[in-house]
Amino acid sequence: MQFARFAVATGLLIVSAHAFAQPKGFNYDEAKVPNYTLPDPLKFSDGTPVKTAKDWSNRRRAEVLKLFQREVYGAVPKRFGPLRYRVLSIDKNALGGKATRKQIQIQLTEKRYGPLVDLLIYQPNKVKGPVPAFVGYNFYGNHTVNPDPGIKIPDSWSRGNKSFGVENNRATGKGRGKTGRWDIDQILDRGYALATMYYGDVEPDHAEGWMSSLRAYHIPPGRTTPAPEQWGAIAAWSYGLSRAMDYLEKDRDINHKQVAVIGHSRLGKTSLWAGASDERFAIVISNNSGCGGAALSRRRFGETVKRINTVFPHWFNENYNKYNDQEDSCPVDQHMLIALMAPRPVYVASAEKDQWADPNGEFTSAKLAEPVYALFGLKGLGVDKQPGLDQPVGNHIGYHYRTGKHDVLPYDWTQYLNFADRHFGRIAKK
Ligand code: GTR
Repeated sequence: MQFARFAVATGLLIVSAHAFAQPKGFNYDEAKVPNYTLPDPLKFSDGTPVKTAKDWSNRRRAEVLKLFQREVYGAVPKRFGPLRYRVLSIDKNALGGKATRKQIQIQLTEKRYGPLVDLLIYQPNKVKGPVPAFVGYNFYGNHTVNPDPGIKIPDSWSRGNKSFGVENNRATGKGRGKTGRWDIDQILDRGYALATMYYGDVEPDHAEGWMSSLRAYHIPPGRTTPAPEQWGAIAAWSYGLSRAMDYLEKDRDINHKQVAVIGHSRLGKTSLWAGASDERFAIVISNNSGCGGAALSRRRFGETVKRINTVFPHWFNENYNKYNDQEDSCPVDQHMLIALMAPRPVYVASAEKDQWADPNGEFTSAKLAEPVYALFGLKGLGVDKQPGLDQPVGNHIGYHYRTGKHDVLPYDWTQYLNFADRHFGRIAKK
């Protein structure tokens, strides 16, 4: 598929240099996006066409998934041993009686003492379950998502944030409720549960983090580091989301057929890879995921493959380094990742002041996943051009381009809830 840089025009990428702070020395100019040719999701590896939904589901999907496993993220393994978890606490009168708060400790391997991840769940009291749910990681610890004093403070590695009272690499009570990214009131009012975990419980987010994560248990004989095609941190975090899903399947208050996986930024890359790897997630949501997430790498707009592999060498597998400055030789691009969600609904969101994540590249990826949805008779975005600011679009593929910065705002949650309502049959579909 030949794709000229002007093929999907935005009409909106008039970006003033002072509107946002972005790393220097990278391209933020649409006119400098090179021409590129994308791999075609609708061609088998032998070059023959993928013609039907069956062709996709029975053969092509597996080919594409394997390519992403081998060349980009590493495979998310099937679970190690049976699910083991411990109920740490249940409070039926949380958030002033509005919610039931559960805290569940999930064992990630067969080993009892770690690694462990704490899943925090709020479910609405005003509706009878089982309720639909959102599941996703937070960046700074479960206790940062709400001032609720009952939330356990993580004792794992902390990524540190002075204003959150993080000292000596340990989270403290000062971080309670400090992140506004989780619009828990709105989620509960709309009849959904929220299940969230701290990603640092699963793997510390730095180059040596794998040594204290479950990745350390899977080093092949004769090696001291993960093998080139083996999982990076994003795949390890994705594994954690699948274990949360294992638990949600057992929780009678949750409708496990209606669980949307959501993530922001690096954790949006993670929600995408979790959604691609585990088809139990009924909706997949990427908030400002950018490079290595929803954005097309070949556009080289904002963050590049080389930059991400250099600054975050642990996120992807070792093989992905082959594509530093060599995006065109990668057998996949990120539109094929979006396509891996089909026929499940997927939502991609961008923000105006987040040009680093290449909003137009995120939109274009979503757009180019449409032919796969069409095989299933499903409508994708329903528009050809990137919509203007704050104009959500889409059917089975949702998209919006929000005013403001790289973040998750109540506006984003409203769109995700509307999208979930439509696809979970809670209101008439568009
Ligand atoms: C940036 C990185 C992005 C994005 C972001 C985040 O530094 O370049 O890819 O993931 O971090 O996760 O906040």
